[in-house]
Amino acid sequence: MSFSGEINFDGLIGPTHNYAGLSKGNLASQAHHNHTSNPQAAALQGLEKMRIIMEQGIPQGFFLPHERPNLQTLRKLGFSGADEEVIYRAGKQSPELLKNVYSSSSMWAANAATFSPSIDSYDQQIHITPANLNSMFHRSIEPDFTQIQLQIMFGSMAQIHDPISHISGYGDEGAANHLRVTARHLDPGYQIFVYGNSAFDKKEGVIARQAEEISHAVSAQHQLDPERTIFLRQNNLAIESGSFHNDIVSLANEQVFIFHQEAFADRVELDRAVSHLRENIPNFQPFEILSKDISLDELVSSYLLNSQLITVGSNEMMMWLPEEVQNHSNCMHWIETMKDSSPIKHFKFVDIRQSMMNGGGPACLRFKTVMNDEEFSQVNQKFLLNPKKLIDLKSLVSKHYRDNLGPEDLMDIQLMEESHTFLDELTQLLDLGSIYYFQKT
Ligand code: SUG
Repeated sequence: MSFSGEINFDGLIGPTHNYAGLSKGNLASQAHHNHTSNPQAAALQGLEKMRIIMEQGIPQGFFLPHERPNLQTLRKLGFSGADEEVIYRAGKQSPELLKNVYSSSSMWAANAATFSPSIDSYDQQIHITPANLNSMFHRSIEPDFTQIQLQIMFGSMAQIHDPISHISGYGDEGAANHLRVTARHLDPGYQIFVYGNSAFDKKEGVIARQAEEISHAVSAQHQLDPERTIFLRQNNLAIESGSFHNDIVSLANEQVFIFHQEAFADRVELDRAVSHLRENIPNFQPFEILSKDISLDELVSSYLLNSQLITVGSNEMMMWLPEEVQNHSNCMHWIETMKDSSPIKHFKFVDIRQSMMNGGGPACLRFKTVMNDEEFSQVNQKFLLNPKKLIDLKSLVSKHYRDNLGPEDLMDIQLMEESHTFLDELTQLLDLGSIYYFQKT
């Protein structure tokens, strides 16, 4: 397949991947709290998913894992001394804090940033805003290093903005709450920003991570045409049912837009948006999943729509779903009906169980970008995968990663050392120099 404009950057899963139960409202994270993880299997599963997409002819890139434990955060919180002492003291005083700074949550690259292609912006430049991820502490420590990586990846060919500062605690969750619909990737598109609530209207018990005001700020910063920008509110019921990000209940690729009947709060707004898209996008194809066919609860527990939908040929699409979907007969029935009624002709399953157990499906693991040939030629090749690099990354993971990690292991100083050794060898492999804090001190 010739280059269609789509490139995905997946988060390389880090050596400290664990189940710390950190995300309230994320049912899988809560259900697997304190389970033993397998970081090695997790990273290999993630790399395998990257291979699968690459083999479809779509260029595949990656983000490096963030430095964990995040000692800088602990030092800012007053823990001092040698690295070992900092870990020991933090773990003694607050095991919960230690879990937060050990999380490998940067693997879910859909939350890294919001991306707008140059074709959609007034200044004809690519715009990227790293997400502030302010709703959850373990994620709020990601934006700094994400921004650094984006700068090394894209250099001056893209406008890399600062994260939008949070308003009364509310955050920005990046591409997980953002959709783009267009006839073809490189045609002008319509961008849909999906928010949980106004930052000034907190609802007791509802963890609406994305603030309306922040979605508006990102769209303005990206110089988008208001005529081609749509804002939709998530249904509180969907959030309460475990759709903490909108990408669990809706999905878009080129002219296809799939959503659950109960995904959005306001039916009138949704209908207006759909007819606007129908009038303006050639061959626009919306698909609504009705609650009577697949309930919100089943959609969330299957992760059917947290799949990676890619274009593989002229007007043909392929959907990569988490293999857990196969346990849900209603979802399997929906797949059969889609084969007849939509451009999605191929449905494939991928094993990313380690990520799924923390609430991250195929769509969460990737940051989708769209760029033209000239822009693509300027992407830093060091962040792009090829068959040789894939083998090297797999063997580095197999060499350094543990195959089991329980909650008590976070106090093991050896884990920090292993993590540093891996990250150091990774930067050598990719010829990136010293980019981590521990390499500079
Ligand atoms: O932010 N899980 C992530 C999952 C992110 C999924 N991303 C998208 N839907 N795009 C989150 O809730 C769990 C970490 C833990 O509990 O150890 C976690 O952070």
